Amino acid sequence: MTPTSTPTTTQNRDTGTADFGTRIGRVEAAAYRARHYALNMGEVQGQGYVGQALGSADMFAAVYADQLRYRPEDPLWEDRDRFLLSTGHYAIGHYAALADAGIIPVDELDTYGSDDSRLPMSGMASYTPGMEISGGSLGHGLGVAVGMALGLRLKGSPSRIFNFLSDGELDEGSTWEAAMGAHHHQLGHLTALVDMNALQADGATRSVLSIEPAADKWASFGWYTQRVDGNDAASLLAALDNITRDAGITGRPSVILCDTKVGKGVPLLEEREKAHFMRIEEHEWQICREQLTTGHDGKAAR
Ligand SMILES: Cc1ncc(C[n+]2csc(CCOP(=O)(O)OP(=O)(O)O)c2C)c(N)n1
Ligand SMILES: [Mg+2]
Repeated sequence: MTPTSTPTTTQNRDTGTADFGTRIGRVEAAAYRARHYALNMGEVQGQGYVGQALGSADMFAAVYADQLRYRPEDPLWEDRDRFLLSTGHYAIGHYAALADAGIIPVDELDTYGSDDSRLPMSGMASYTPGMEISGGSLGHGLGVAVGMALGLRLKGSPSRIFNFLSDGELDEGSTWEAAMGAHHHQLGHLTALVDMNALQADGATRSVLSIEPAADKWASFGWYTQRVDGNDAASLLAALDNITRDAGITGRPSVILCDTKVGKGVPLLEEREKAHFMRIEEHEWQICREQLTTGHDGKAAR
């Protein structure tokens, strides 16, 4: 059975006061629910970007369940923090997080990718509450985030801007132009999270275009740079706390390079070779759900 969340109308996170262990538990629970949502969405279509959603669920959860200020009942609340999905095909992972956050109804996830759905396979700002930008053409999200961060600062807004990118988007010159701009304008309220899943549509990232040493590159562009295990809630939260503590002092934009595993939590999918766009047989969905649940329960028991 798919676990469900109880979205609250509270939008100001108690990150500054809550016990670190409590925060980790909250993020892990949100990621677990989101992984179930992603499997359910994938099953509607029989295929999709399920591996990415499973791999990045902890990243989305760390931001949505711990950092972001938002009002579920008012997605356009002026003072909300902005979460910009640059990698349009990760919409499935974003929808899972939006549903868990109470911004879209969990039941609506069943319409994922269908005609007339508000949840198309690639993120569309005009369709989906909480989707701040449209995706599809990779490498543009960070540029939009920089413009938005500048605009919000000019307006005196208290909002932070989070930008989600894939490692494939580090192949794009536009990403690095935006990175230079963010440093030039000292956008300390901008945080980029990059899913370093080592995968692209054409195969392994290292075989498509070598982007290492990625951390050195971001640091040389003037960013406050950290690299963490992106499937570990504690590491993600520690990195986000470092940013909260230091960004105000340094004034620099921040990036967290998150090493993740495609299909994380479902061994059957973690081992798939053709992982960018997965075709999953009808009988395999239930196996996936069971593996996810067993892994989660086993971890909880330890
Ligand atoms: C500008 C642009 N170039 C090419 C594509 C085609 N494309 C779609 S997904 C993809 C792979 C990009 O790498 P990444 O986002 O890391 O892939 P994943 O980890 O999801 O496999 C490519 C090249 C695109 N959508 N936009
Ligand atoms: Mg990738």
